[in-house]
Amino acid sequence: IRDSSGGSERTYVMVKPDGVQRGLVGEIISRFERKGFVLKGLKLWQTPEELAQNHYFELKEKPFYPKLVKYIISGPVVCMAWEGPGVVASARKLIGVTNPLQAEPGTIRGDFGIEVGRNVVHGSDSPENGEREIALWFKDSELVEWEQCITPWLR
Ligand code: FUP
Repeated sequence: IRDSSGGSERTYVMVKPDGVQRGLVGEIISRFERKGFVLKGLKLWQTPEELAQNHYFELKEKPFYPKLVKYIISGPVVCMAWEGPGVVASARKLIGVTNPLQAEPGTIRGDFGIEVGRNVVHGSDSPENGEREIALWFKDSELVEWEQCITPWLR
């Protein structure tokens, strides 16, 4: 089931292999939870090469592309779909700019990284890419519709 919340935005966030192996998964999930966004999908797995290539297809001609794909498939990643108003831009703010050395303290990359090629986390750069990437990384059956399963005692 795709988004049924009528207008609310979704983004794809991923803890990259370095973030997983450094034990930063909980810390990163926590930042999005505390901000108030809603988790719609979550899984840990090792990425097939073709999916990593597809995810980064816009960067195919860049000199760092082969290394980037190799890095993404080098170990398990944690895939997340987050939903909420303005979640795409807000997630990018929480994550920080691409180069961790330039990322502000208080952002995930600013707090936890020093290398552009090991920048801990990914976040979609537009609502269109949010939808494209969620469709790429998740099956419909892996995404939760909270409206249909929330229990009365949580309201
Ligand atoms: P971002 O949207 O911040 O993830 O950045 P880009 O889409 O521009 O780049 C995707 C990934 O490519 C980055 F997360 C890290 C990697 N990259 C490099 O390894 N070297 C570069 O010079 C630029 C990006």
